[in-house]
Parts: sequence; C-alpha cells; structure tokens
Amino acid sequence: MTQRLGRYGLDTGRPWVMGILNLTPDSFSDGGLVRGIDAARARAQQLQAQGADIIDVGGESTRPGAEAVSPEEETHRVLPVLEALQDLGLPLSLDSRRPQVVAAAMKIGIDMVNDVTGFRDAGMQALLGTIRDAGCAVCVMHMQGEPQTMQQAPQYADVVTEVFGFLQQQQQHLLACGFRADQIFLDPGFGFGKTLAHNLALLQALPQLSAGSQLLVGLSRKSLIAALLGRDAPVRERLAGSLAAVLYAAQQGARIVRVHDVQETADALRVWQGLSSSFHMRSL
Ligand code: HH2
Repeated sequence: MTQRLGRYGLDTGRPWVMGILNLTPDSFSDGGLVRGIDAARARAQQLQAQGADIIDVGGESTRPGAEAVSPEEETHRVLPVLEALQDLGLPLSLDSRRPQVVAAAMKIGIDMVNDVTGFRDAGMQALLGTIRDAGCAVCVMHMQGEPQTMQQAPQYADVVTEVFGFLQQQQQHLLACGFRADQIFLDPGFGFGKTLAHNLALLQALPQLSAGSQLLVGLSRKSLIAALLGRDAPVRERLAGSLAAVLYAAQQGARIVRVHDVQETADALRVWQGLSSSFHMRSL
C-alpha cells in the first residue's frame, strides 16, 4: 500500500526515514556541515542513496540556547536549495516556524511543512488553506517556551496530558480546516522544553497518541541519548543510542523517524522488520 505525502506516494509497510539536511552554521550536531547549493544537493543525494524517504530541509537551529534567525536569512539559506532539490524525486519537508519562509517555499514546491511551534502562529494559520490545497502534509510539533530558554526550567502538571492534549487539539483544528487525516503528523517534540523525565514519560505513552494519529519522532543524537547512556557522550558517540531509540519509537508506533544517520537507521529498521515478520510467521 502507498500513501500520499505531498506530490509523492510512499510505501506504508514500514516506518519512513526522514533525513535531516541542516543548512545552518550552528545546528547542535551537524552545524556548518553543508555549505552551498552543490554541497546541499550532494548531501541530499547521499541521504537518498542511503535510504531516506523524505528530506527535511532546515535553515534555523532550534537547539536549546540557539539565537533566532531572521526570516530573510532563513529564506536565503533554504530557498535556493529547495529549488535545486526539485528533481531529486523525494518528498521535501521544510523545517520552519516562519510563515514568510513557508509561503516562499510553497511557491517552489514542498511536500511537508514541519513547524516546531505547532502551527500556533497567526501567520502560519493564515497559510493553512494554501498548504491544504497544495496537498502538502504538516507536522505539528510541541514545544514549551522558546529555543533560547526552553531547557532552563521546563514544568508541567502532567506532561503527557498537556503535550498530547495540545497535539490532538491542533489535529482537530486542522481537520476542521479541511485537512485529510493522512496529511497530519504529530510530534511530541523531544528535548523541546522537556526534562529527561518528561521525554521518557512521553515516549512510554506514544501508543496512546499513535492510536488516532500519525506520529513523527525526532530523537537522533539528542542529549536525552547521552543522559540514557549515563555519560557525557559527545554527539559523535550517540549513534548506537540513537538507533536503539529509533527502534523503540518504531515499536511504539512512529510512522516517521527524523534522523541524521540515515544509512544506519534504514539498516536497523530493515533488520528489526525482518525479525518481527519472521516472528509472526513462526507464531502462525
Ligand atoms: N528536532 C530538531 C529540529 N526540528 N522537527 C521535528 N518535527 N521534530 C524534532 O524532534 C526536531 C525538529 C532539532 O534537531 P536538529 O535539526 O538536528 O538540530 P538544530 O535544531 O540544532 O538544527
């Protein structure tokens, strides 16, 4: 079976791997890695060859403590690259919370809008009709506070109720605006205004959310991986932990996993799936 994602159809038989293409000087794990249009195109082609189903293009770091980038600068970073990726043959997601950037990108052609502020902004709300009519998917992410200060003292009375409540409310709103259910993805926003305990509570509760929604999960190389490793592992030592997290998320019902290490993630998911299907055959 296939499902539409913007202009493309993707196989629904397995979780989709979203490869991260950050065009930023300051992202927490790959800032400055890709400079210029040719390098961005080469990196996207590499991610595609490694097994990415979707490329997520971002022009602003939203890591804890990051400085906001002006919409003009963000547009300047992402637009030429989105243009250069049109013939790639893969769905393109734009990771942006700025309506100006999204509006410009929609004119070029994108397949998903990934908004880490969960479509709360009035300008983003005003764009919903255009996004819907283009058949573009949306990812609604939850974030408490702003990137610059969000990790200082995140607080919830009940993190699962609050985060899932927000996501489900946005989902209802999008459905009321005429979005198809399969155009909408929800993401608890791991590490965005959340302590380790908050992240773990949300991860464990994911099946509650996946029952009525499609989930996107981003755990790749995040500090919660280092925390679970029990040592101050630098980003380059978080691969094995990230793979374990991806498999756990897939087991919990994630439909899309957003990752930096595409080849390793695609391999891990393939083996996990092979094992689960042979388990099914044996148990018949
Ligand atoms: N995480 C990051 C950025 N965008 N979008 C969604 N939907 N979910 C996430 O978990 C998520 C996201 C942070 O990761 P990265 O892009 O590698 O870092 P930076 O924000 O420093 O560019």
